Amino acid sequence: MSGVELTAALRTLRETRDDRTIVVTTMGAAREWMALGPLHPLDFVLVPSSMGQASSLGLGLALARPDLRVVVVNGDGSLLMNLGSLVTIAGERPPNLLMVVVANGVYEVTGGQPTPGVAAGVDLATVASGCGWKQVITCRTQDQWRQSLVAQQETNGPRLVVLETRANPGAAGPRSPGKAQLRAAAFTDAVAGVVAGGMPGRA
Ligand SMILES: Cc1ncc(C[n+]2csc(CCOP(=O)(O)OP(=O)(O)O)c2C)c(N)n1
Repeated sequence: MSGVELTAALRTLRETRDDRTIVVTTMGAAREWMALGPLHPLDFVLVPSSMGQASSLGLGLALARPDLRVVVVNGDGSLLMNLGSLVTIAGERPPNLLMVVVANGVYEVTGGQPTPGVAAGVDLATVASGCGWKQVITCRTQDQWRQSLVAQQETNGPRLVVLETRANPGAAGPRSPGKAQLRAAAFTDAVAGVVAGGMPGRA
């Protein structure tokens, strides 16, 4: 079976993120992110969600706090639902935004139906490049993934990582870790509480 193991990839992200990094997760990635342990105050688990909006949420956060890094871990089906956000993000060019697309080829959390992208032969990396993204990489191994995270810390984005993962169609959907309204308020407070600083570690 080819592709990166999602849990291992997310564990690497947990190990490499710092206290000036916001991490937004959604869909299967949110489930696995929560399973890895307690959340960081700068984590926002977008569950329940309006499908597709994680990329737009990440853009807003990145623009509002250019001194913090923002990582969005999105689903491929979700990105397909909000493809226009690729154009908006490319237009705004937030240097502090990393969007990771969990490219498992399925709607995993609703039972593993193939995304329309699979049948259409869509390559999301090519789509993003065509929308004007300059930093686009496809990761098929843990090593490539780890290197892309290092690169994200050292170079300006926006950066899109298509993370090819093995689907887990039998897995349940993510459960909300609490009332969304309260979590959103706590997250907003946590972001506001991070002292303003310079651009994090940019070349
Ligand atoms: C407009 C709309 N259509 C369908 C759904 C049902 N739905 C919820 S999650 C989901 C699949 C998400 O797939 P993906 O983003 O690829 O993430 P994965 O489950 O693979 O992690 C679907 C189809 C929805 N929430 N909204």
